[in-house]
Amino acid sequence: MDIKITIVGETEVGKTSLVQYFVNETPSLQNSTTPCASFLKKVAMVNDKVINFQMWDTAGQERFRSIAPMYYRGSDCVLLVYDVGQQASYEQLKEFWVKEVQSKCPYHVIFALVANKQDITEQKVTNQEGRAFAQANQLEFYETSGKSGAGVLQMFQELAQKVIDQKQNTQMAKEDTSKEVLVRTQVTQVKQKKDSCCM
Ligand SMILES: Nc1nc2c(ncn2[C@@H]2O[C@H](COP(=O)(O)OP(=O)(O)OP(=O)(O)O)[C@@H](O)[C@H]2O)c(=O)[nH]1
Ligand SMILES: [Mg+2]
Repeated sequence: MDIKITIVGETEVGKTSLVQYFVNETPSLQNSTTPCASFLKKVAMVNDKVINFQMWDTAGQERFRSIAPMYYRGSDCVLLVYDVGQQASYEQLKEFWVKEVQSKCPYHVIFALVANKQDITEQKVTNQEGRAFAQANQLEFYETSGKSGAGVLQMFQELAQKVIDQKQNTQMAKEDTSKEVLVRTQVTQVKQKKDSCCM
């Protein structure tokens, strides 16, 4: 199964380092900003299912904002990342990114608020604050560090499972709808036969 994940958030919050950690399973802290976006792939097992992770790591610099929808529109899951040491990166998610992605993605997309750089000692945004905001806005919430790797692999695994569940539910709903249509068609056909019968 393919799972498409897009990572958004302000510049320097650690998006690239986070996704690189997931792909390489070892710290790969970045020292250059991402221009436009980069595409990464990983095949991994999620609860005995083979999953092809397809990930767009977008550019956080403001000049690239207008192209971000090209990446998150077809996604199954969007990660909204902030740096717990940078209040402004959290405010930007609250004021801009959350509304932006929620208004432009279909209802079944899974959104996750990611409180990154948990390794730093001077946390400006508390995890309680992030979690409360996430709960109030139908977002999953994760605490991660691309530096130590804390929470990273578990987050991608959990999100993949949520996407799998969501896809199965959507598939079941589709099957139910087509069964209902089939039954309704049969009922109509029977009724039409009866109507056309002279008895
Ligand atoms: N302490 C700490 N530093 C981190 C962590 N993740 C990334 N960094 C550092 O933060 C800076 C920005 O990291 P990137 O991964 O390039 O950030 P980005 O969000 O991809 O930035 P853009 O590509 O400009 O949008 C780099 O100096 C990283 O070394 C982390 O978890 N902890
Ligand atoms: Mg980057």
